[in-house]
Amino acid sequence: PRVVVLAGGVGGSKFTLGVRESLARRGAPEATVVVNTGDDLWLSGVRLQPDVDSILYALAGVNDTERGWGRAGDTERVNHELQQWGTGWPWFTLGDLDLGTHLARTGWLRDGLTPTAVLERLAQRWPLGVRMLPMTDTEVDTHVRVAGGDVLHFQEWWTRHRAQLTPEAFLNPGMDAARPAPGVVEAIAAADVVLVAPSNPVVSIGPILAVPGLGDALAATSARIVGVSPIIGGAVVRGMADVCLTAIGVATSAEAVAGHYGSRREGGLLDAWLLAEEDAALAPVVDALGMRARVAPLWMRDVAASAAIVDAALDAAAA
Ligand code: GDP
Ligand code: FO1
Ligand code: CA
Repeated sequence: PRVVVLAGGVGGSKFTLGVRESLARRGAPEATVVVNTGDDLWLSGVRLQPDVDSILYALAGVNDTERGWGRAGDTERVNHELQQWGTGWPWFTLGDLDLGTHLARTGWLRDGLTPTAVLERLAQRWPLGVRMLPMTDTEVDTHVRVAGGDVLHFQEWWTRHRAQLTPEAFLNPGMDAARPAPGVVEAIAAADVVLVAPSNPVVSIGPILAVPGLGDALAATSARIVGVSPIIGGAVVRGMADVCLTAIGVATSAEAVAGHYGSRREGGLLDAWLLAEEDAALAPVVDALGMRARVAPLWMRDVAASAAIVDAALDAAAA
């Protein structure tokens, strides 16, 4: 099947490895992953795309699996020097190898390449097995308005404050004028299945769905749209997605996130929703939302486990 994946960083990359594995076993590896660029930022003169890089590095097998971001075995010599100069953020580490990526990217952007073209170049270095597209070529960095009214870049709120400042709103300045990156609408239109990765529904999947025209493409596609729950047993697996969900008035439960995405039949996103075994009791409630509920083990322990989740999602799409 032709598969399109909507994905954020850590959850998105583990899931994308599963997509590649599952499709390779079917002998027809044709997947496009549309990646969130809301996490992007300018820092010390270079452009960072954390979710893009997480997936790029994971597909290439050069990611730091322990930390969840950056390159495996990276060093911090340049970062130390940047701190001495007083540039950058003292609480945000730019690894030496990672900086190589940011310098390459920024150079090509300054040469006039679009982010899509830059990513195409970056992706040529390794046999990724999956086509990567940014959700948009427009800069739409996520900002967070916190209690008291201050507005912070998402990375400052997430990394410096560990999401401890109560968020009142997530904003993407520039989004009104943004368009899906070239190839995104076409990939969605030509897809047999669209998979919504178990990524942060608010700050990873949220910005993707907010790109003007992208939601229309999803509404119009003949592909089945299947989501995978990032919530297992009423808790996030990792990270601080619960804080984001609370801020937009959505409970941290697999059922509430399904309801947030909504049933396609009723103008929402999903044809089917994969629940964890721990949440099997929620299946009838999810069915009642107007989408097909399926239960599967949802712990992405390793690539085989992720591929089994993708198999279950593709089964749900085919049924
Ligand atoms: P980020 O951009 O690095 O924050 O990563 P994503 O947005 O792609 O994914 C973060 C989400 O992945 C979190 O909300 C986690 O609950 C979810 N997640 C991480 N590991 C797993 C897993 O093994 N299984 C499932 N179902 N969700 C996971
Ligand atoms: N996360 C941290 O918690 N601390 C860091 O110093 C840090 C640096 C960093 C550098 C490049 C990059 O691509 C990601 C980085 N991250 C860091 C992760 C990132 O802030 C967030 O976890 C994601 O954007 C959320 O998806
Ligand atoms: Ca992210």
